[in-house]
Amino acid sequence: MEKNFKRTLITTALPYANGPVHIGHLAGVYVPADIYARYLRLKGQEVVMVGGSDEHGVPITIKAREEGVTPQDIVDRYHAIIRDSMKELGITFDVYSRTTSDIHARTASEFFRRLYDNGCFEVQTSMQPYDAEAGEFLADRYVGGTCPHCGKQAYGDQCEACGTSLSATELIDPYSRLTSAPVSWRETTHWYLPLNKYEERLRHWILDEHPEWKPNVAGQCKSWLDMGLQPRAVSRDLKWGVPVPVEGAEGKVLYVWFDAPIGYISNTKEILPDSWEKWWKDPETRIINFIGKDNIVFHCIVFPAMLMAYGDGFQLPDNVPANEFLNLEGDKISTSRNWAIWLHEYLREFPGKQDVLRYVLTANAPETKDNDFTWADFQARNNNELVAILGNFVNRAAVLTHKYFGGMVPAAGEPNDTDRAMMEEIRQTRRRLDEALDTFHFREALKEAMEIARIGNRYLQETEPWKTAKTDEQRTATVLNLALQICANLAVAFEPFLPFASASIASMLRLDRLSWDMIGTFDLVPAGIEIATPQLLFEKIDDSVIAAQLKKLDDIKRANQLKGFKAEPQAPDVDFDTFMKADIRVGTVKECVKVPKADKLLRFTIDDGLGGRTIVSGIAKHYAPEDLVGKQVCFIANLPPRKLKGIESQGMILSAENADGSLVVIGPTGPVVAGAQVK
Ligand code: B3M
Ligand code: ZN
Repeated sequence: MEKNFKRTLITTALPYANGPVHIGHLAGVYVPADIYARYLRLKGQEVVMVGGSDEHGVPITIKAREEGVTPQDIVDRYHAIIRDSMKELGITFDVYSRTTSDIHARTASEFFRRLYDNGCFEVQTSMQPYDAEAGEFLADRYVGGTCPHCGKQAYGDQCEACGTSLSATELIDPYSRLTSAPVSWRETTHWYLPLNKYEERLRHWILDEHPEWKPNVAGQCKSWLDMGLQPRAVSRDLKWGVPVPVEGAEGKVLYVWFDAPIGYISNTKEILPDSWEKWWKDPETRIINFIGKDNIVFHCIVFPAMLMAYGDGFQLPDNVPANEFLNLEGDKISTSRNWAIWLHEYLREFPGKQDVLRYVLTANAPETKDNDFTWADFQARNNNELVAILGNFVNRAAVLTHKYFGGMVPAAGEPNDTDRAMMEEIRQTRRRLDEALDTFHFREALKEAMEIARIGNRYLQETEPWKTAKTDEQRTATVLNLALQICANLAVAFEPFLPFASASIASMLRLDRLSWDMIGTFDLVPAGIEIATPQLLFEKIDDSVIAAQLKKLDDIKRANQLKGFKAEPQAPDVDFDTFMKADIRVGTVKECVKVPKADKLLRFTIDDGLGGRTIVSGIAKHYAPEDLVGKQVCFIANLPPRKLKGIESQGMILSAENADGSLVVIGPTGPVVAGAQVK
C-alpha cells in the first residue's frame, strides 16, 4: 500500500534484562533497526527509535533466585550492561528505557484499567500449579518434571532435550523448582483478552491490507489465524511485575507480554511527554516493529488486539520485518548454555571494531532463513571485503592525493567517457540501494553499498592516475578529484551500516553534514581544501585472533558436555563364569598405521607375549597413530577374528567414551609385561 507518511516510529523488541545481549539479538533486531533509522534520518525524515529493557517476567525472577539476589538487582545490572554496550555499538536509540520505570507502571496500569472498565476482558478460573511449601503459584518455568515425549527432565513450558513445548499439566511427576516439593494444583482466577473477537479484523489487516509483509511473518500470522484464536490470560499470580490495578487482585501482576509492548508507548511518552500521541495516534505516522521470529505472534496478534480493544486512535504497525534466528558455529545460540558471543565481551576483546561486527551481522543477517555466524566468515569478511575493498579504495584515493597534490583536493576538468560511465554506475547502484533499504533487504543493501567501493577500485584501475601523474597533470587532477567524490559517496552510503568508518571518511574529507541525496553526486568535496592524513579504516584480523575465539567456544562446549554428562544406567548382571571367559590382556603397541581408504580405522601390531597379533580399531579420529607406538593397551584376546577392510583383526582394543564423544584407549597405570592377563 502506497501511503504518504510524515514520520516513522521505529520500535525494537525489548530484551529481557536477565542477561547481556548477544549477536543473535543484534542481527535479528538492533542492527537492522539502526540501519533503517539512520537511513531515514539521512533522508531528512522525522524518526523516533524506541527501545528499552523488558524487566518483568519469569526469566528475571529465575535468574534472581539462581543468584540469591533480588529481581531488582538483576535488572539493574543487566539494564546497564545492555544500554551501555548497545550505545557503544552505535545503536542510535532516541530513548532506551526500562519497564520498571514509574511512567511505564502508570501507562500499563491505565491501559489495563481502560480495557477492564470497557468490559473487554473475560474472567476465567482454572487450576494452576502451586507450591504449598513456598505458598506460591508456580509459573510454567518454575515447574520441573519428566517429559512425556522423550522421558528426559523438562520444564513446565518446554523440554529442552527434545524441543517440544509443553504445559505444566503434561509433565510426569511435576515438582516445584523452588523447593522441590511435588506440585499441588489450586484454583485461581485471571483476566483474559478474547483474541477470538478480533480475529476477523486482524485477518483483514494482515492478509488483505499488508501483502507486502515478509513471507515468514505473514505465514506465521496466517497459521495462527487459521487455527482460530483463543482468549489469552493477561494476568499472572506472581510478585514481580506491574500489579493488576483492580480490587481483589492482590498477589496478581500483569502478564509480562501484556505490559512489555506497552513499554514502547511509555518509552515514547518518557522522551516526548507533550507530543507522544502524534507518534502513536496520527495516521500519518508509520510504525515499524523490529523483532525476532519468536515474538511475531505477540506483535502481530496480541498487541494489535490490545490496541484495537483500547481504541482511542492507536495505530497498528505498518510493518513487522521480523528476522529468523542466527546460529553460532552451527549450533543454536543459548543463554543457558553460554553458547553466544556477548556484545559487551566482543567490545572488550575487539576495541574499535564495532563496524566489523555490524558489517558481518548484516552481511549474514537471518532475513529469510536461519543463518550461521562463524569466526572464519567474520575474518574473511573483514580481510577480504572491509580491508581489501572499502578500506583499500579510500586509502588509495587519499594517499595518491597526498602524493601528487600535497593533500589538497585538485580541481576536476571536463569528465571523459570513463568518468561519466563511473558516475552513471554509481547512480544506478544508488537506485538498487534505496530499493533494498525501503523493503528491509539489508543484506542486499549492504552489497550495493560495497558495490560503490568496487566501482571506485575499478575506476582507479582503469584510469591509472599513478601513470598519468608523469604525463598529464590535468587528467590526474580530474581522476583524483572524482576518486575523492566517490569516497564522499561512500561516507554517506555506509553511514547506516558502518557509522564509525563513515565518520572517519567524512572527517578526512572535512564533510560536516551528510545527507542521502549526496549519493550519486560528484561535487561534494570542494577543490582547494586540504584533506586529513589518511588513517587505515580497517585492519587485517590475524589467524591467531580467530583461533583464540574458537578455543573459547571449544572450552564452553566441553564444559557444557561435562556438565550435561549422565552415566548410563548399569547393564543387567552377568554371571561370574561368563565374565571369566573373556580373556583380557595387556599388549605393547609395536606398530600403528592408518588403514587406507577407511577414515576411522587404525591397524595395530601388538606384542602379546605370544608372537604378536594384528588388531584393527575404530579410533583413527581420536589418535595420531604415531602417538600410540610404544604404549601399552588392554585388549580382548579371545574374540573370533573378523575382517575389516580386508585385514583380519584378532581382538578388540578397549577404550572409554568421554562426555564429548571422544575415545580414550585403556591401558595399565604402570609398566606390565606384554601378554599379562587382566583380572
Ligand atoms: N522480552 C522477549 C525477548 O526478549 C521479550 C520481547 C518483548 S518486546 C515487547 O525475546
Ligand atoms: Zn522431551
